[in-house]
Amino acid sequence: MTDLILALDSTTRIDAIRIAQAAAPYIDAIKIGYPLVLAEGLGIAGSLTGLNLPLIADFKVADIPNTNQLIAQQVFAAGFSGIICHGFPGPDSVEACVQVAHAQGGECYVVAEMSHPGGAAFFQGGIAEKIAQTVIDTGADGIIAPATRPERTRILREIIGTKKILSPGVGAQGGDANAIAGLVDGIIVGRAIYEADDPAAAAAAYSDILKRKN
Ligand code: OMP
Repeated sequence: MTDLILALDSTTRIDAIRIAQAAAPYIDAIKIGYPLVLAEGLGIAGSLTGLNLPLIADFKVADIPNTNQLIAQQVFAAGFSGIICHGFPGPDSVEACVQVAHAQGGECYVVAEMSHPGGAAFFQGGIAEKIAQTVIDTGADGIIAPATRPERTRILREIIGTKKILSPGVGAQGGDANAIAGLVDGIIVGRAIYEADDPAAAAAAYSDILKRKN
């Protein structure tokens, strides 16, 4: 099964709630991050919990272990069920997020390689592979890997085995859901849904693609 995860990067509460409610029947989780939380506050999570969908906090946490722990505690206290952190600060920093997530019954995902063109500049050449190995070593739940480069995501799959891959870059960044669906556990779609004239129809169309692939 490949999940459809809505990246809810709208910057007003009213739009975020309208879009999340419209898309809810077709999606499996909602990811929110700096754009919405900086605009409307961390409490926006509490406004979305009524949809009964997993809520992933995308703060790409990248600090020393103690600060990561403090950030993760705030995230889970706000009602999130998952957190995304960066892997490059090292295994102890990742471990801090993993420990808080698991203590709360939640999940921790680690960015292994980013989906934008510049994501190839520093993550490639062995770094993404090392971060993927860190996911194994720390007991994290999975990685974020690019839908825009399925060939790279395939290499990272070999390292992480059955741990989860959530894959952004479908739609607005040019990634093709059909090309990546069979390889990953979830596709992350933002603008192609939340900027669509009909977000429900856009979400339904992605959901149909995933059903055909599953
Ligand atoms: P769209 O490009 O609008 O579909 O949004 C993609 C979402 O995934 C945004 O919230 C990005 O911040 C996020 N994302 C990436 O696009 N690329 C990455 O490498 C990692 C992420 C992420 O961690 O979610």
